[in-house]
Amino acid sequence: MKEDFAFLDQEFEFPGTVQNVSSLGSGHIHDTYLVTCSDALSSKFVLQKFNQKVFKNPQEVMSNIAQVLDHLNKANSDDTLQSLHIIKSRNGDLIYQNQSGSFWRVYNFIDQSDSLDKVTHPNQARGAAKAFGQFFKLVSGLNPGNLFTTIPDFHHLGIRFQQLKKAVDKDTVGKADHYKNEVEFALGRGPQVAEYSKLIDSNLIPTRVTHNDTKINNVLFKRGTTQGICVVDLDTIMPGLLLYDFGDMGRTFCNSVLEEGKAEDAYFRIDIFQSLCEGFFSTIDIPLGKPEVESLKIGPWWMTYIMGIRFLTDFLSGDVYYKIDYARQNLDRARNQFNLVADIERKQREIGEILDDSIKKFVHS
Ligand code: ADP
Ligand code: GN1
Ligand code: MG
Repeated sequence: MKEDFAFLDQEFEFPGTVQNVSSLGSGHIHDTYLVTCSDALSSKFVLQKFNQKVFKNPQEVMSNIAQVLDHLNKANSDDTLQSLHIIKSRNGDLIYQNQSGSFWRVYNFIDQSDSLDKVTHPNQARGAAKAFGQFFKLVSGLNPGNLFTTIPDFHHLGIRFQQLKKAVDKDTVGKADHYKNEVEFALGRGPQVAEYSKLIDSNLIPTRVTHNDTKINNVLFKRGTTQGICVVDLDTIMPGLLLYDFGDMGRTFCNSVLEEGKAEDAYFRIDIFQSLCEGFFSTIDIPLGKPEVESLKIGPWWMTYIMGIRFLTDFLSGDVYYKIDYARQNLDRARNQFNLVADIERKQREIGEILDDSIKKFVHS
């Protein structure tokens, strides 16, 4: 849909007037734009049309983000990360709602930065993981109980498994029979789901403030370098487990192809995982107990499997959640994740060993 951006000058106080609005990035959830203004510096901002189908309560999301950014911008005294700010509307709101009910928000644009959809060198994994580690350490100063849970059970394996089962049973768009292999692959992992879900119920692993969407394009690099300088996409910051953040880095950094890439070519790159671990554990700098360390080992499996079943559920439900560019894109994404899951299963022992070695080197428990 072609958007009319005439409201921007009226509702937000930009330097000069809005000169140009163009699409930005490849996120799956919001509509993201780069806004360029007419002042001498051609000041830039990020505008997002907020996805209300995914986040039912925009005010709670914005309240979490404001709290986290406020804390980060105070705690990040040595300026290791660049600051992200919400640009409030002229009315002083964190997010602006127009007459037809859509929500729009604005951030400062992190200039001179690169956004990657795929890691092509181990140093990128190290740099990105360092930035997520720094971010994680800084937000660990916040009480998770003070944040809203913006998507309940977001990474709950058992609940996501049940959602897939329901989608298969309902078969809204009549596709389930055609994709028996994918459904069998997913539902055949019921025993692992049951075993790993016990972790959540065990209370042995601390609930922390987690980002919950640490994919590679949610960290920005200093332009032309491998240094991670800003963590973005803060909508899912809420109480969670560290394994989610560690696991989603593994899922997205170590995939040999893009999430949209050919499924048969998807495998888990161990050299990238090694660099990820070195980067992350060199900066998080918080003590981790044994059960938590053990849980991290299954993080890459957990997050890759969960994304596979979420994509498959969406495909079987008629593509109601993720943005797609063509009809079977969610199926292709699911197949890609399942091939990666199978490879992670083959490499699980090695993953555990690399993690143990890095923790020994960097983390004093
Ligand atoms: P989505 O939830 O749809 O993934 P994101 O908040 O991740 O939306 O934004 C999409 C992309 O836009 C990011 O992956 C990143 O490339 C780019 N982006 C987002 N915020 C900024 C920013 N403040 N400065 C520069 N680029 C940004
Ligand atoms: C979505 O917003 P984006 O594109 O960074 C999704 C994540 C998935 C990811 C898969 C709120 O992340 O959970 O892991 O796609 N975000 C939400 O690429 O569902
Ligand atoms: Mg994103």
